[in-house]
Amino acid sequence: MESCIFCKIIGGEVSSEKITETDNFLVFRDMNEKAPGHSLVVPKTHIKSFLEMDRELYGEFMEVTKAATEKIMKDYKHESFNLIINDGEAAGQVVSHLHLHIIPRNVGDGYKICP
Ligand code: DGP
Repeated sequence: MESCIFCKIIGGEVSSEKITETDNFLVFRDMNEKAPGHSLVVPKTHIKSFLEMDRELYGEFMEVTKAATEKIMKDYKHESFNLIINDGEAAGQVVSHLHLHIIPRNVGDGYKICP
């Protein structure tokens, strides 16, 4: 989709800091990171919701999320992490292209995860 910022990142029109990628997913750092290494796992095909993803991609989605999380935890040396999908406006989704947040966490960081 032409106006989608994540499609532009996937297409190379907008730069991002890549963590890793597979045939169907790109993982890059969030520009408004909650902690160093906060990243987004994004399907290369434009879909808005987790519920629109082809079931053949679920395995690859979890594999790339695990690989990226392991790399972030090793490189940035955090204690813990949250994996979050904000799916839909009421859930806080701002960019209408499915993405899973990998958010590093540390005791006392004060970051409040909803709800
Ligand atoms: P959400 O509220 O779940 O839709 O979060 C969207 C996230 O996307 C937000 O944390 C900021 C991030 N983001 C938005 N635009 C860009 C961009 O152009 N580059 C990068 N790296 N991240 C972006």
